[in-house]
Amino acid sequence: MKTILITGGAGFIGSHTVRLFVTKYPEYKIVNLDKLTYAGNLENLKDIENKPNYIFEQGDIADLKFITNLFKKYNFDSVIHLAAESHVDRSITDPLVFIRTNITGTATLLHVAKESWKESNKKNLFYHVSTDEVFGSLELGGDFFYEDTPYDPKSPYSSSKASSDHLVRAWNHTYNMPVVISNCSNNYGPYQFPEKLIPLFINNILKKKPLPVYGEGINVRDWLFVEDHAKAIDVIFHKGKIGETYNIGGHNEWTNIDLIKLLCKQVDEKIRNPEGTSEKLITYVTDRSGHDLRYAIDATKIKDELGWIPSLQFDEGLRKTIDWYLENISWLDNVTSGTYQDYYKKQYKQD
Ligand code: NAD
Ligand code: TDX
Repeated sequence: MKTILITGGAGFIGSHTVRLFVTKYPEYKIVNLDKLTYAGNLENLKDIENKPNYIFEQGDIADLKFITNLFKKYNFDSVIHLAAESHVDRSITDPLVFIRTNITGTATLLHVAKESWKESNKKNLFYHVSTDEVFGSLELGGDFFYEDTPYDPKSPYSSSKASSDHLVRAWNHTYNMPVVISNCSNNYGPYQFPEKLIPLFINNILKKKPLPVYGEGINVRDWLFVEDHAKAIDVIFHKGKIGETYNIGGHNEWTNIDLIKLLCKQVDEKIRNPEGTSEKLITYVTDRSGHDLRYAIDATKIKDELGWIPSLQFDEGLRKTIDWYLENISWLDNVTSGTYQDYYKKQYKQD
């Protein structure tokens, strides 16, 4: 039985990845390591928490002693590393926690994995999940991010992710660590914390609160349904070439304002609001400091080499996402009120 460490599995993308691996591969033992910060929520994994091949461990990836003991306890074959501080706005107000988790945390995992795998005769893999923001910002209507686009991160978040990518490559180059990296575009879907654009706006529409559009709303993002990202991680984990990088994206570019108008329309239809109701909530606010203009991924390599393509069209994915939030209002209320942390504090130690 292969034992795989998945970090950040109580977060948004991590929980979809854990669910996919636990259900699709009963022959793997999946250990989900998560610190349970504000973004980590074990409610995201309620449906699989009692599966025999699933184990949860609470801890901090930047805690060397804890990580060393964890590797001794489980003797991991591979690591899929998703744990991170992930919200750009938070990185602007509180950058140092991003440096600690995203840089020191990744270095700590690499260091301990290298020591643990020194004498290993098994096929190990350190898979690092990263973001397209490391490439910087594109012109409107211009070119795409390719795997060999030079790094040019602009925010404390993207700089910390870029640093972590460099560390992973350094461990590969210097110590021959078997690694693979993927850089994905903006994800959306169930269980996304309502600080990110789509769930925040769904929540605000439902609560009839203003929809804060940064600047003029002309920034462009390339959106991918989260389950498609988890499937790409599965494909790369099993078929990706050691030392390689794969871009993952939806070829699905939207200006923020067009996306927000579509979202308003779809939610209004769903909850039978008169046409145009939610658009009235749109409020233009001061732009994000250093706001990247456009992200857009060229995902040809993963398609040609590994056969992955997104399975969902955006219209369908967005409707599925809205349906999920409407059916899970209590999840939304729990995370916006912080109740989920009170609940799990009873079972697991919190900071
Ligand atoms: P998230 O914020 O929803 O989840 C992050 C998880 O990591 C949480 O469960 C949190 O508790 C945990 N965590 C944070 N600090 C930790 C620490 N020090 N030790 C252990 N666990 C810790 O993030 P997400 O949106 O699911 O993103 C997951 C990964 O994917 C990140 O590495 C992110 O950079 C990357 N990514 C995200 C997107 C996106 O659109 N959300 C796109 C591309 C790549
Ligand atoms: O209230 C808002 N108003 C607004 O106009 C928020 C929260 C966002 N925005 C804009 C900023 C961006 O142009 O919407 C766009 C999307 O914003 P976010 O959801 O914060 O995502 P982004 O900054 O693009 O970063 C995301 O994609 C890459 C994820 O948060 C990262 O974790 C991922 O790596």
